[in-house]
Amino acid sequence: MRDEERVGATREALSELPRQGRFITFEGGEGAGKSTQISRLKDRLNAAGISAIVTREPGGSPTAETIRELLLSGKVKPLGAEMEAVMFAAARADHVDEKIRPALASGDWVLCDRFADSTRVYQGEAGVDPAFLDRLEAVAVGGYRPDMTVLIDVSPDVGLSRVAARSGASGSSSDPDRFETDTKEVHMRRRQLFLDLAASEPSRFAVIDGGTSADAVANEIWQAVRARFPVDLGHAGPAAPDARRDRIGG
Ligand code: T5A
Repeated sequence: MRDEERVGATREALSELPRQGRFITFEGGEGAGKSTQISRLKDRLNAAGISAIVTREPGGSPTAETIRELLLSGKVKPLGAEMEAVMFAAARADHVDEKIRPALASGDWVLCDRFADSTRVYQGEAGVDPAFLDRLEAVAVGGYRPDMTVLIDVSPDVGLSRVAARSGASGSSSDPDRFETDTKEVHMRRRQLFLDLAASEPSRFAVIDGGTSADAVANEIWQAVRARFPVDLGHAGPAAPDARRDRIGG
């Protein structure tokens, strides 16, 4: 057995450990509203009596946050997309080991801003061989898959204008990160790749139109989560909007 297969096998075994909580990832292009919606979902879960943690990729653990700085600064861009994929995978492996798996084992739900689908889309779009990405994923996280993935779909025009408005409003002079500066065509291809992934795994993905108001998007996501986890959330299916609002306070 090769080293990578041995490590992958170990991680595969770890992925069989019991999960008490649910693992929900959020995906989408820049400025889709993932952070905004993760925060809202956490509030709704807490109101329903469920403990949830929020985390993100790249990052989420001290070592992975260090790798994040390198990746988003563009300092490692000269290494090429394949080696960037390796670094995203290394950060993910640490993040799963140090934060995600322990949280799920203790019963917390984990709401994660981006996960392995982002590598498939961003590094895949940049030309990295899908078979190589499969092997990397096996080494990094074994069979560790989200229970549900919320894809917030917005046009690149909308997403990037939100990111620009946010920078302007905060008065920050922060430059766009390494991936925000790509051309509109690249952003459009990523959007299509996310939609293709969702179509290939409809039981895991919920595709949500992110072009409406933050309140409307939050309601759509809550309905999708309730439909996906009816037992955890104590009902047999999605409730009518008015009844839902009464029970969960908005
Ligand atoms: N990456 C990541 C890879 O290439 N490979 C990988 O494997 C991984 C994991 C991460 C970058 O790394 C790449 C992808 C990324 O380019 P990041 O800084 O974490 O970088 O970037 P994003 O995940 O894209 O985060 P953003 O903050 O840019 O986008 P969000 O979280 O989707 O958007 P959010 O919620 O911060 O909202 C943006 C703005 O829009 C407003 C918000 O108030 C905010 O100002 N907004 C809305 N406005 C109107 N209507 C709505 N419905 C709104 N929702 C939010």
